[in-house]
Amino acid sequence: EFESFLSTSLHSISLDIETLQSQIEELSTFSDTPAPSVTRILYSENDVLARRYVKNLMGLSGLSVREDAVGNIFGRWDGYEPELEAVATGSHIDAIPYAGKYDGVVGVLGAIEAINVLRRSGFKPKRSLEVILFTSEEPTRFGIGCLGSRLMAGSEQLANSLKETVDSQNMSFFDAARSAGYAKDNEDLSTVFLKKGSYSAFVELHIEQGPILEEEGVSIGIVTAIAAPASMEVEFEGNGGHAGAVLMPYRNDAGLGAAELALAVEKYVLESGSIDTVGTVGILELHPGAINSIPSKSHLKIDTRDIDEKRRNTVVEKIHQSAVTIAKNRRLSLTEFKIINQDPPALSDKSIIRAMEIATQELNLTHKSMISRAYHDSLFMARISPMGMIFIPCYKGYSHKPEEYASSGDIANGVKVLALTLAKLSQD
Ligand code: HGY
Ligand code: MN
Ligand code: MN
Ligand code: MN
Repeated sequence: EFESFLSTSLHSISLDIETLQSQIEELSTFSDTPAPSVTRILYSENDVLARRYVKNLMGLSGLSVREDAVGNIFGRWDGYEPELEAVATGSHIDAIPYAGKYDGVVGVLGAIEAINVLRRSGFKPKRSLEVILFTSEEPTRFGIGCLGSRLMAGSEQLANSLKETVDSQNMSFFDAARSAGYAKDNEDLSTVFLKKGSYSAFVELHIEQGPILEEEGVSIGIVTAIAAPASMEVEFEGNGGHAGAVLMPYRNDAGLGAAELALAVEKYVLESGSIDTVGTVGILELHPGAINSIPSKSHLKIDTRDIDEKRRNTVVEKIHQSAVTIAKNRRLSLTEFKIINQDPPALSDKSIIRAMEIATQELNLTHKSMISRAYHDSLFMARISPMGMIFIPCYKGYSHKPEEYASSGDIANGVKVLALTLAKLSQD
């Protein structure tokens, strides 16, 4: 079935890249910030409009659509052995402030077009194929990344903590979810949990968000592992006071405590012994935030990652110790040191890697194995299903900024590899 499909389809893979491009453009208009940036925050009006747009495309592709309690959306094409575990693919459409239009979107709209390609070629899947739009891969609104896929992977800890979680406007997670039409009945999110083995395979198509494929002129990245992300939230408090009247020896400046900790993060990742260790302080808020008032409070969010979990955990430990030492030395109180997430890396499944390699060879595309330094919903799907990721090049590796760009040729290559990989996996 698959070989015959391969031989026939290779000449006639009818991929409608123009329509896919126009869908990417259309989806990018559902944004809180002006083009070319895209800002699309979980459960916001634009997020709801974007979800409706994607559900409509799923329907037009003949997929039967269902949504779970937090808004993970599933579009299913029943195979001729529907009792077998399905093969799933998908990604996210939420976007951090002032992001680009391809991160996540290529793996959702591209997956729907991969289904269209298979349908047009007359392919009949044995295992059902399912396209998943994951709720909130970005940590923007409620501070935790991969909220939807973490719950699908069965995180009791997250299901419980969401009962007390509020956003920066003090709106609770459940009120926000209900405003978007989700979490209607009760606050029991265990209905989102999926059993291990629910899918026979999960594959995500995504832009590389790094410069390697473009620099080396390689068409397809086959991801072998996803780096281990961790994030922390820290708060210092001091007495504040008048910027003119309080002499230096009498100050305990919470802003300087935060600054010193940010430099400590940089120091620890640089001295980790590997270029693969990274650390970022992307959020640093000072209170009251007036030029002539000594910061009495500072609030930082720290993101650190590594492909080696032990090395990453050593950095987390050193950051914690530094926060305690800085507070002591500067007579500040460390009012909060919270580890938001400290996730292990994930390895891709060998048979899925094999299927991707066959697909790229059949399509005469160059490919290379690589790790993903960004995290993805695949990191959590790997906990309940064999996982694989397909990368396509993006302009100068730019991502999480409006200059993010992937060419229609590269997107088309990614969708074709995804279509052939899904076809192969659905026959297993
Ligand atoms: O931050 C990440 O790695 C992902 O792009 N949200
Ligand atoms: Mn992202
Ligand atoms: Mn992404
Ligand atoms: Mn805080």
